[in-house]
Amino acid sequence: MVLSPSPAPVSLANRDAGRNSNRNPLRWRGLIETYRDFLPVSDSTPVVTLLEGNTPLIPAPAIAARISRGVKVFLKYDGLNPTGSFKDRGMTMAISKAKEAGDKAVICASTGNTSASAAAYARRAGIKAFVIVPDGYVALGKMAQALLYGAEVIAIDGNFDRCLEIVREMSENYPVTLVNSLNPYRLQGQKTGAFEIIDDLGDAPDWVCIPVGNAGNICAYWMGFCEYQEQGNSTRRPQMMGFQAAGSAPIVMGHPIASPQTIATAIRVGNPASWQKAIAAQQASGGEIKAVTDEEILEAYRILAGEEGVFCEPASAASVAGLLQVKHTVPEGATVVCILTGNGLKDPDAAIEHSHNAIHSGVNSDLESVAKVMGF
Ligand code: AN7
Repeated sequence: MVLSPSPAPVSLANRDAGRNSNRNPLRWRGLIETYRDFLPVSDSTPVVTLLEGNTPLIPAPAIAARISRGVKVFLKYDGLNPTGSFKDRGMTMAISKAKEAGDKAVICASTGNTSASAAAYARRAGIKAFVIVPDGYVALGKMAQALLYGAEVIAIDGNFDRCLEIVREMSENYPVTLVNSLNPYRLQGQKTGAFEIIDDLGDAPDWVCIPVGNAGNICAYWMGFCEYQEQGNSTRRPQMMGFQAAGSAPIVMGHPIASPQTIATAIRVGNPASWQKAIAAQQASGGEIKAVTDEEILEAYRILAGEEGVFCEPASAASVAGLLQVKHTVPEGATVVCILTGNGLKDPDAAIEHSHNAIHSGVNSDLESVAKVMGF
């Protein structure tokens, strides 16, 4: 009889060695480590990371089918970042640099996502976070995050534009560092979204559709596409297609909007900080900045969840709403990437209010009643 050799006993020491060794060289180490050569960091920068970035580029066949003519559509699902939005890309940079500089407190104005992200990264760095938000216009999930991460949340009777004025002045007069996208490190981090798209597709897409609020992200993506091409990582640059909500579309209208309105509270901005820079990116790329109505946004929001299985927040759906609005102008066979900037769970109220689906409530608690509702 041949006995199979019993496995050698594994000592605890060996097991621990295995755990500590980096057995998976593909393990994601966050965007600063991954794209370090493209970012203004040095060996002495303390990297504050929640392993953000590396978000999926998901094919969107149902949206592509609405356009047809061989057009391919992908969703850059940045709602899968650690705090549920693209802001984490910028915040890992802004907070790492703030920590490097020895800053003790950061401040931001926010429609919600920046505050959640700033709060998380600041607390991880041991820095105090102050966030100024428009009272009553921040989605539930974002407020929940800022509070639990331990930020000082200050809700003011004014819109985002007023919040931004206050934090700008505050950071000029008090020892607090501004981490809105006026902080140049924010856009440096956010540009890595473009790198990831090129790394995934093998080259730049033809079009990038992106929601526009304070207009930082469209500039960051454009910078990323330009830099990656200059370094020989892509052969071309995409057309940047920016979309504002119709009730909050100062760039499209050509003047600031005093009382911006939209269901997409994340992009409820009347006087974007990066206005001119966004126009420059749009023009240099041969793209457009257009407005989408709340109805178009909500329709795209429902298509994304109901047909693609991808849950984003309303502001993010503006990118897909815009693509569908101008679908007849997409070149045949083009590759289009829509940036889904925030997770749908950020705004559960919007989902419940605007779903065309309803709960079968008040059903008796017996098998027969449940089966009847199920159509059996
Ligand atoms: C989901 O959180 O400005 O054009 O304070 O949360 O770079 O402003 C959020 C913006 C798009 C617009 N999608 O980006 C804030 C904030 C989502 C967002 C935008 C935001 P920008």
